[in-house]
Amino acid sequence: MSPRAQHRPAPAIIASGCTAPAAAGRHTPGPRRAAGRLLGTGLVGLALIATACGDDDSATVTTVAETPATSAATGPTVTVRAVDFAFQDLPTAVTAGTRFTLDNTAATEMHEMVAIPIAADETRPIGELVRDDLEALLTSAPPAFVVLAPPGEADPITAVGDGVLTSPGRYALVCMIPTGVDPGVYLDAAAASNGGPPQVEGGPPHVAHGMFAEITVTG
Ligand SMILES: [Cu+2]
Repeated sequence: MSPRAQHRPAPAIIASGCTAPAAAGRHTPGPRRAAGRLLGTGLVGLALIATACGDDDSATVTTVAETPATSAATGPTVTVRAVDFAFQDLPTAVTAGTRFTLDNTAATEMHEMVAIPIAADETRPIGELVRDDLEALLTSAPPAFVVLAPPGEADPITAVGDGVLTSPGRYALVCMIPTGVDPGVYLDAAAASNGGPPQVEGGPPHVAHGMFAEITVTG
C-alpha cells in the first residue's frame, strides 16, 4: 500500500454512489444531480452543523513544534481533531505558513481534511457554499493539501501537499470519505487508483453530515 497515493476529493463522491460513475481518473464531479442527492442525504446535518462548524469561537490553536528540515515552512502547527462528523479545535484564522495535521478520534470512521482555496471574490460562508455549490467548490481549484487520518493511528497521511497553507485567503476544509467505508479498504483503493478516484463502496461523503469548516489565512 502506498499511502502517498494521489487523493482527490471529488472522486469520493463518485465512489460513494452519490452520482453515476464517471470515467475514471479525473476530478470531475459528475452530473449536476450529484449535489442534489448528496445534499438530500445530509440536509439536516448541514443545517445543524453549519452553525457548529462555521465560527468556532471556542477553538484553540495547538502550537508546536518545529517543522521538518525538508520543509520551507516555519510556522506553527495546528492539530485539528476529527470526530464523527466534524472538525474540532480549529481556529478561525491562522497566519500564512501554518501547518495542519489531523487527529482522528473516531472509533471506526476514517476521516480526511481536504483544504480548498476559496476564490477571493466569493463571499458566501462555507455552509452556504457546501449547500448550494459543493461541486463548483470542489472543482474550483486543486486542494492545497489533503491529510488522511485512519482511526486509531497516531500519524496521519499527507496525501497532497505538505499540510501547510502558505497563501492568504479563505479555505474550505471538507471530508469526502464515504460514510462507513473500511479504512484499510479505502487506503488500498486509493493506492491502487493511480491518481484516479478510489473505487470503494460507501455511504454519502462525510461533508453531507456536516463535516466541513472554513479557515482564513492571514498574511
Ligand atoms: Cu470524515
